[in-house]
Amino acid sequence: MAQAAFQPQKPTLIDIPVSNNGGRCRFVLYKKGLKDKVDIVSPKVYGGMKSDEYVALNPQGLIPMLVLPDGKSLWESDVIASYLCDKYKDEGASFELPSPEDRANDLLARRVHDLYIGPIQKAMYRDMDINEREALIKRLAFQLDVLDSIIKGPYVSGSTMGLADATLFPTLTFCNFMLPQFFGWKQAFKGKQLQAYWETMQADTEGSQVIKEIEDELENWKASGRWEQKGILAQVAEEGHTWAY
Ligand SMILES: N[C@@H](CCC(=O)N[C@@H](CS)C(=O)NCC(=O)O)C(=O)O
Repeated sequence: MAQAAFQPQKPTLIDIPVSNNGGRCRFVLYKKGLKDKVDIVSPKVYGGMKSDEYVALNPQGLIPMLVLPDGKSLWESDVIASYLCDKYKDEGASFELPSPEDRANDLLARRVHDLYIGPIQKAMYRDMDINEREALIKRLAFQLDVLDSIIKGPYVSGSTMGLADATLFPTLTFCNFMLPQFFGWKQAFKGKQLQAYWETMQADTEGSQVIKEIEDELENWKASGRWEQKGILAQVAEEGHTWAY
């Protein structure tokens, strides 16, 4: 008998704990206290994120995705996080910023993350030719400096938490775990504002929850020998290349 398609009764976030883009949406859910209203399940319910059923709902075949009980789906973590803020406006943290300038700064940080950092984060942990990896790690170092110049402190746009705050720290969790450990950086965040923002999010209850979800899975990646198996450690050990900034 064919298995029935997954049909959620509640809005459901399709995600896995290691996902940094998913972490942005989970943070919004936790901050808004939406545990009883929005479920979180693995893409396994669809047979994985590359299955026909999944791709019919998100043509990119990526997580996160939000599926609504009427069968509609939303994808792109920024779209999902914005929708959750709009839909559950009056619950928990609002992520609303007080001025047009703050809102523009918040959007700028999200754009930098999604356009310039999201597409190159794979240099830290995926299969890749040594020259491409070296170029992307250099570009990542540059983009972290760009973020440092955008962050006002203690949050991205000043004293109020916006969606950029939900966006950046899950990806910084990857950087903090991988750049010093596998690429020889003295510290992941040399920019003062970036480091201060990272510390702010580590001290946040829901922030530390999301960081732990991601780090626990990254520890599993490490224990399974991911960086050795992908030849990353061997590439970094080769003479004549620059990895640390
Ligand atoms: N811009 C997308 C990026 C989504 C994305 O790349 N998701 C990763 C996990 S964080 C993924 O699904 N990777 C699986 C793959 O590349 O096949 C978003 O913000 O939602």
